[in-house]
Amino acid sequence: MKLSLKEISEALIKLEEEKVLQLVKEKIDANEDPIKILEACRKGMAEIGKGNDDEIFLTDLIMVGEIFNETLELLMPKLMSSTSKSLGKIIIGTVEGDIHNIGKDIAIKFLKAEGFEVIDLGVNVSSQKFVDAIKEHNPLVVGMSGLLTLSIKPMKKSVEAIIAANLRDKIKIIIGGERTDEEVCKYVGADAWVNEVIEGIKIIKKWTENA
Ligand code: B12
Repeated sequence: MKLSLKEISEALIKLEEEKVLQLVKEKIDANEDPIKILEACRKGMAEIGKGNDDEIFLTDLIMVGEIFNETLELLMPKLMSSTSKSLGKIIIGTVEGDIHNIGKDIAIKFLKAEGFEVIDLGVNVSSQKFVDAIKEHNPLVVGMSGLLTLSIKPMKKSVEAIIAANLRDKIKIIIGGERTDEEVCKYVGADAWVNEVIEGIKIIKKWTENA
């Protein structure tokens, strides 16, 4: 039976976990291009990202993130051997003193779905760890996540450490999380801020297209 990729996006939009995983497995077994399968999943995620109701939007994002993570696990072996080019490297971490990871992990899933190579530094990431990771991976973009008011200072400290290590000119910095806004962005010394992942993806894509 020939199944269309559209069915995967539609099942993802409806958050039908079992169906999505079953369809992805069938497509992999049928030797469908893994990039096309990923694109079908990404389309489903983007649809959910357009939601307006705050309550449903958050729950759906978390749920779709989990389903997407499972599809990524299935697709990763195929994607690794595919010849497609990565859009670039991005380092992401939740800043020192903060252990909230749900938003960061959703951002990572969306970035991977777009074709970025993401290096996840985890949570409670020190400024030195950001600096070391930039030296090691040479990314285009560094993303810092933080949900606490107390996370603003560590964000600033991390940017200052990046400046002190003479790495600031090589990268763009985006901060994310509910506590971020224009004022925080200026105080921290970042290039952009978001408290919604789809907007973040747009900004990062613009940066990397011009890199
Ligand atoms: C779940 C939760 C927890 C969980 C975290 C579980 C986990 N594994 O992450 C637990 C229970 C552990 C927790 C602990 C604490 N929490 Co808490 N927590 C929350 C809660 C309810 C939801 C956060 C969340 O996951 N939101 C959903 C995600 C999807 O949203 P998001 O993170 O904003 O991410 C989106 C965007 O911002 C963006 N994004 C995020 N990061 C990035 C990064 C990049 C690069 C990009 C592009 C985009 C991006 O993409 C996401 C999708 O759109 C919030 C309430 C709230 N209103 O935020 C409180 C909240 C953040 N917590 C709060 C507090 C106080 C705490 C504690 C200090 C409580 C305590 N006394 O122990 C501890 C802190 C521990 C620590 N050191 O970090 C406060 C913070 C208040 C403040 N102004 O500082 C809040 C606001 C609750 C409140 N109203 O009091 N918490």
